[in-house]
Amino acid sequence: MSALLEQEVADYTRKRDRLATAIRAFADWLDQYQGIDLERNLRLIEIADALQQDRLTLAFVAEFSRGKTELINALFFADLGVRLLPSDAGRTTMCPTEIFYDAAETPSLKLLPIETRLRPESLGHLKLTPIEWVRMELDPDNPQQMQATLRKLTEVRRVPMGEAVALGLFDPEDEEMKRRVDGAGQVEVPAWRYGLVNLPHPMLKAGLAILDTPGLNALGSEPELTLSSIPGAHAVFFLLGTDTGVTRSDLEIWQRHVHKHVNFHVAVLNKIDMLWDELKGEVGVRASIQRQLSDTAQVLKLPESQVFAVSAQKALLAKVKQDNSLLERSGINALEQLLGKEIIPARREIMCRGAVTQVSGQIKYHRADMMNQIKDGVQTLQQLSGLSGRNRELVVQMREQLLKDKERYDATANQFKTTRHAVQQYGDQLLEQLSSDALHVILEEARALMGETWTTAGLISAMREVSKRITDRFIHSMRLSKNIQEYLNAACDRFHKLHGLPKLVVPSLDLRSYRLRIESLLEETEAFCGDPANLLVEKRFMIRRFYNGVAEEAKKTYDLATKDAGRWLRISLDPIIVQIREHRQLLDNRLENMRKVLTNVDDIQGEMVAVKGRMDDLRRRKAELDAIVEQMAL
Ligand SMILES: Nc1nc2c(ncn2[C@@H]2O[C@H](COP(=O)(O)OP(=O)(O)O)[C@@H](O)[C@H]2O)c(=O)[nH]1
Ligand SMILES: [Mg+2]
Repeated sequence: MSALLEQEVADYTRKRDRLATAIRAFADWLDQYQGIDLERNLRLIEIADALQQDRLTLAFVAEFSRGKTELINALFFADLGVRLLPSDAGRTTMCPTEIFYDAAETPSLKLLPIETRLRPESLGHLKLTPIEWVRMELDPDNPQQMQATLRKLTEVRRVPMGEAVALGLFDPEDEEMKRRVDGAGQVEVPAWRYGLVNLPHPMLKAGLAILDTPGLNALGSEPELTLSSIPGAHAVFFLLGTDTGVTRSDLEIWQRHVHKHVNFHVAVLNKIDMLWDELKGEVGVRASIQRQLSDTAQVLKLPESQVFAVSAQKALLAKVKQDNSLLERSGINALEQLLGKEIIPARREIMCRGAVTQVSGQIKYHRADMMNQIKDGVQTLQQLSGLSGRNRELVVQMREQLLKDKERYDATANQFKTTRHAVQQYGDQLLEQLSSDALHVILEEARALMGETWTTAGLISAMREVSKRITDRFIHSMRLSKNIQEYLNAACDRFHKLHGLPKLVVPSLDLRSYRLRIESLLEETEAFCGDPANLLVEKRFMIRRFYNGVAEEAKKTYDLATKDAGRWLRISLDPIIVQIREHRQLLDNRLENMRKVLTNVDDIQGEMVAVKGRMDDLRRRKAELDAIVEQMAL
């Protein structure tokens, strides 16, 4: 890991932790002064936790043997002094592998046996089933031990051709594949389906997660990769080899699995050391690298600024041997700059700003509220100091005025009961729209629609139907949430205009990202069905697995949307209820003060001392809140 990356990651962690601490301090502040509100508090703690547990995922996607694994070694693990992940000639990672840090478990390598592909459960489901995985401990203090253990990722097995077909790893129509059958009718398949590496490395501890993929084969056969992991990664590195140029399968991966997604992606032209040629001289070498760069950018339809030329192998070597000129020549610095100066800061910005946006409304409100109360105290003091035994009459008048205010206020507060009732009704409808029961019905009906045949035509029309029904539900939900928001906004307006309460901002419920997610699932389905290879009869089980993958993704999306909607209902309604209650309390307190003054006109002095005491208290609380706001500034 380079100094630059180390610096950026440390910076990220520091800012993130400071913000999370400030949000927790705000939760404490609320608890202490605004009474215990579990829902509100949990929400704030969740925001702080999400910030600290956020993972920045980088996916490395390319055909076999382009040097993905070597590049991961060079970028992130060179400080261990060994080639951590297996990427020697003829021995490379065979299964998709996630590398991350999870403090809840001891460092380990977990492997999912390839036979699990015969089962209908999705990868997402199997990830939650520890018993299916083979687990090996990793010793973070012993790089050699880790390197040896991680070699498991390269394991292969020979199985009869029929079994390979059943596993979805062999296509008997494919001439190229047929050549790989040995005399005994067996073919080589990866021993493992998926790998999970939990490692306490600084970059990973700071929230970086890496997805290494083996090649086109795995991309086509694991729906989770194409439906969720790759499009969900924050940045995708697509690798090419200078030795092979851009082949047909490279292009297929680029077009189908990388370029069409909206996430950030770059192309990396690897193995430039193969162009290093003493006879050509430095200038000649540079020219031929430049030529390949331009060609690649053109073929991939990318600006040249998004194509990088590196030698992953020499970069790793240079870092281990601390050879600066070789490191320079390897081109890895430009990729590290990209990570450190663009990808990581962009993520940091999004995360921190998102968290700040979620809490700033509440903070603003409480600041305004503190200020209002302080102003109120100042007024009371002024009134009290203008009083003496003579103008008892004045106090009586003031009290009468206050009683009228209170009456008017109670009328508005009563009116709010109607709003609250309507909101609750709409809210129930909203949650019903997004319930997983409703989704379950849709998915089961689609399954029935596909019938027993499971043809691609059946799948696509069923999926279209599913998508339409789901989209309709989202549109309806969005309309409901708009209504709720308008009702609440009108109520807040009334309290603000008629009674001078600080204006509460009702947040809006944004379901758009979920809708987009469902739409992109449909697109993936169309692409899947448009692929002639999937029309084969033997591929039927693939269709089934694909549908299960889509159903699982849809369910995840629905669950998240429901959770968001439920929480949104609470965080929109609760603050208003609290505000109404607190203001009533304030009016009652004032009336009580007046009563005291009237019954004991002589003790105005004593009353003033009491008011001053309360104001000191308020000012202290406000100072605490200001300090928290200061901490949040990024
Ligand atoms: N010459 C050269 N070979 C490389 C470079 N990077 C990787 N390789 C070799 O290419 C092969 C495949 O590398 P690997 O990282 O396993 O590729 P992956 O399948 O994309 O993960 C291995 O034999 C590596 O040693 C490089 O920059 N230069
Ligand atoms: Mg690899």
